[in-house]
Amino acid sequence: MNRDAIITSVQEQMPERRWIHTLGVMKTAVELADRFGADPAKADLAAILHDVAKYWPVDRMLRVIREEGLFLEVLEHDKELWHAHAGAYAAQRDYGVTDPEVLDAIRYHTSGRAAMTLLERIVWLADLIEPGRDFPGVDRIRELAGQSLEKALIAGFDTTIVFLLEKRKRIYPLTVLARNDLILEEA
Ligand code: DGI
Ligand code: FE
Ligand code: FE
Ligand code: FE
Repeated sequence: MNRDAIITSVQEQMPERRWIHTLGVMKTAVELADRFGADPAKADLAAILHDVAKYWPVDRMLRVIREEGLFLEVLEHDKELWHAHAGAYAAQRDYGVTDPEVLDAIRYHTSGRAAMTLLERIVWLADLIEPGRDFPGVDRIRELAGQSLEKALIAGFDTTIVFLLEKRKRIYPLTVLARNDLILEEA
């Protein structure tokens, strides 16, 4: 499927505000890709599709994650994490995306994981700091992203983990692994 057709289909599957968020992630991901030497076309494609499954009914997400069969453990964790895995599946099956880097950037855009690829880092961060995001501390993370991708990611994971702690939510293990790995890399 070509880019315009993908965009039309993705846009149809989400409310207006989520599409505006997606446009923000596209813009930020391409900027970050240019800044840090990733492929902007891959960043753009991953950004377009990253939240494609966000509004799927839970049973549809459940079905495709089971069909994908790769990350069944995610089903034992909060449903907020599921749309990333369902989205990677949809990107491949419904939109003909074959590039494993793009598929992984979609798959790990919510949790991250240890040893994230450059593209995964860019999409994860773009999702957090796109222009529509407005949470305490977002401007500092945007500033850090002007200098260091890794410093911005660590600040981003710290903020996400603190948010989860304050909400008394369970923390998905890959989120912790992502953060630990970045700290290790920086040392
Ligand atoms: O889909 P978006 O809203 O654009 O952003 P996202 O894909 O990063 O999803 C954010 C949601 O996922 C938010 O409600 C927090 C939740 N989340 C992120 N990491 C974890 C998590 N939830 C749990 N329980 N554990 C995590 O590690
Ligand atoms: Fe998401
Ligand atoms: Fe995120
Ligand atoms: Fe998003």
